[in-house]
Amino acid sequence: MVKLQQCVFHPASAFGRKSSMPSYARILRAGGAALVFMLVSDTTAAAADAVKITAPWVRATVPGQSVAGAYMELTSNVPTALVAADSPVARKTEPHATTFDGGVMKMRAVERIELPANETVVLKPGGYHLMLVDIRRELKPGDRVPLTLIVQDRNGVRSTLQLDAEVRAVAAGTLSHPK
Ligand SMILES: [Cu+2]
Repeated sequence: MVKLQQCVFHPASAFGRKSSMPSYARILRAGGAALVFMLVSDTTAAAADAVKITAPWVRATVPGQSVAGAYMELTSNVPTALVAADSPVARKTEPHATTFDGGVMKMRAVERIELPANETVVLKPGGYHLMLVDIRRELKPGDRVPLTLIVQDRNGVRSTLQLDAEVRAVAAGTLSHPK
């Protein structure tokens, strides 16, 4: 493929057969673009396949509430980290950690949530979670919330995982009693 691309952009090719060159170059470029896309998808698929996501859900909101937590279980068969997330229902979606300071629950944004190989990492109320910030509409029980997760392997290769999380109503009180 590299050879083909060199052919397309090589000055000698352009001088050789001027009249037939444009369409020939287009075909080669199209072929080149397709191969590049294939390689990118293969890499993405391989890394994304390493991560399994189960039991995703999002806490229901009440009118006026601007944030909600998204929870799930993640298991990767290679060392990976959850580094970013996105959802169309919120302005931004951040990986968060929960800490307890003198009995007061505090959340903070974290750059990454490590996913050690073959270990199930549970995002749950009172622990790590994804925070949907500035929610654009009320999230009612039974709604589906699309989520995009970006994971990064040890080589820095990022891949994208798409999922749908069901909205569930859970009493806020459970937040202060982490298991
Ligand atoms: Cu949070």
